Amino acid sequence: MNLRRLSCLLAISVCLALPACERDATQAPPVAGVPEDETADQFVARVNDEMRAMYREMTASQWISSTYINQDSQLLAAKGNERWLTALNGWIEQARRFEGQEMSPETARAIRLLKLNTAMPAPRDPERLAELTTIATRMEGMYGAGAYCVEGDPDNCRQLGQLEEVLRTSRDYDEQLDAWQGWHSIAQPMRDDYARFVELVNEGAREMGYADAGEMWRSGYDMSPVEIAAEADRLWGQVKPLYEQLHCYARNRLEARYPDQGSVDGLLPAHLMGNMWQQDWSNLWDILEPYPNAGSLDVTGALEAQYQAVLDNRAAATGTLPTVAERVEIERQAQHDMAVRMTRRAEEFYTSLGMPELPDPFWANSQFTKPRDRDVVCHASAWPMDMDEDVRIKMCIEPNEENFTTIYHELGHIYYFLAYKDQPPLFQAGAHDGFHEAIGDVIVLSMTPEYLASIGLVEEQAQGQAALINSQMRMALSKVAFLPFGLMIDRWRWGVFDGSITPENYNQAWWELKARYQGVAPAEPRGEEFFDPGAKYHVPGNTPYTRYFLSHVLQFQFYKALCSASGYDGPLHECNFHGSEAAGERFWTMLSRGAGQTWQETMREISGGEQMDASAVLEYFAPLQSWLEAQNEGLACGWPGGS
Ligand code: X8Z
Ligand code: ZN
Repeated sequence: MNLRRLSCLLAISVCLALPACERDATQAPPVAGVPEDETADQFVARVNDEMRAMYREMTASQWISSTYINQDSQLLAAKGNERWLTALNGWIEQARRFEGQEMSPETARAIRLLKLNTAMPAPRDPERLAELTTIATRMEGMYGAGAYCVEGDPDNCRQLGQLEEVLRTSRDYDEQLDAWQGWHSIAQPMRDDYARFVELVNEGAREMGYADAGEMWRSGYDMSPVEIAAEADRLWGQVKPLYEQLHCYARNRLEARYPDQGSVDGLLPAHLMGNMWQQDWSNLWDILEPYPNAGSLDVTGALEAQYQAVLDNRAAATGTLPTVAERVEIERQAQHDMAVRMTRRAEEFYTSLGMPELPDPFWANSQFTKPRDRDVVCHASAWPMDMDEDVRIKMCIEPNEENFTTIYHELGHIYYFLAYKDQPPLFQAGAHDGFHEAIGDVIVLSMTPEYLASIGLVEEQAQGQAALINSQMRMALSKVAFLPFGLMIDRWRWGVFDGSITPENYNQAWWELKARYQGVAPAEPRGEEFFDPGAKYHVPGNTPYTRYFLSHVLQFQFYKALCSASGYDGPLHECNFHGSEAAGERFWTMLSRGAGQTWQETMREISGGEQMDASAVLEYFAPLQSWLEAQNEGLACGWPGGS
């Protein structure tokens, strides 16, 4: 079972290619406390048992430290992680005895997966291992508790959620700049920790036989590390022309909205994209909506109205005029009710496909809203706590569209956990990590205007070209805008791990990659006194990111396959397979395989092919792409430094 980062999800990467580290089996010494005549099959069975036995203690300490950030919970989380990584290093060491021996393919696969079980390879040296888990816990805590305070006024602070709200709703240039810069200031103190963290995980990775931690991350894809990097480039090449058109359109509109300030030398200003990391541009709908009179897609407005009704009902039920304290409590309960209602709605999509209802522990143990009395890591995540039915999400749900679709995303992880829970622990993971990220998003693609109307979140939609382009744009602002971001984060980390990016140029390299892939730039220079990568959760949280890029390609492939399974054969972008048990069965079969076979085999079962391929993305967005090309005609698209 992979405990690499419970805080995003639990997933093992898969590697079938022999890693560069294979050692001569005859060199492996006998290991103390391990039966010398143990066969490889017996070894794998024992590791699975021992993992299962240790697992619950580990997840408990991680859950507490993410939902109750303080020194004590961090100490326990660091210790829990230390125990786990020590055990993992022990199992990996013991596995060396079997290198070069005959064994069943299944056993060989389990042993390969063991080495890839964590994204945080730890040094064997106990002191340095403990140092690593302490730093990792501290960085995640700093992110979760991060707050931007008015200078000289420590009681006047805003956390990520409030700063994101500014980017989402304000169109004031300076207000947005302040919120963006404010959030990025929380990462400055992480810089030294991060540099040390890199040294330590590299040491761990080298001891396992990898060149560095980045090579280890790239070894989890049933192909060589070199091949998966080339695959990602190939997929990016397929979708890049579409992104360039969207970029061109957005820049043109921004330049009109903010005269003289809407671009920075042809690049998009980082603080004006409606999102802290420019990974999703949906919040710029007011600026980018193609046809304002072609029917409303204001899901956030509908959710806010529903919340208001829940709140009014709760307030009315008290009968008397509430005190201030009672009012705060009523609001808290209404937020919780609304969050549960949104989650029930997402669950309904999955059950309509024939999947089971979410188990009771999910409802009892999940964190749906931000607690008032303590710091938590609000970044959404899904947790398999006990390899059984104690599955949870951890979110700080607000009634808006972004959170609504994130719930569908998280439930994708949850249903994956439930579907593969009867696999041995070493196979309890996605076919590869991009598969895990894609599941819920396949459902999100099915959230067509027709579906949204059926659940009362938008009005019955007008038909026709304008409505089609609006609905395509809505999806593109989240799915297409994301693609280069999905790629650049690990381009930066791979460079950091392999030493081509050093602490002296962390920030410079970050902004070079942002410019090259996303065509985004900061409005004002960001020197090395900043550590802007640390302002994105997955960097201090050490969650690999290529998975999301791959997911944004895979989800269109899976969507297409499930649409076919449901019997649909119209234009891809109109397909909504809600209610199709045939699609559900195909989906569930894929999920239940876990990591027990190569992802190529699983891909063949669901789609008939064995390759990742972005042609379904292009098919889906074909109407929008033509429309964008027409809109952008005569404009000089592209940006300096783009490649
Ligand atoms: O981190 C997530 C999920 C949890 S696995 C909320 N996502 C990435 C992000 O927020 O940066 C989903 C899309 C990309
Ligand atoms: Zn996810």
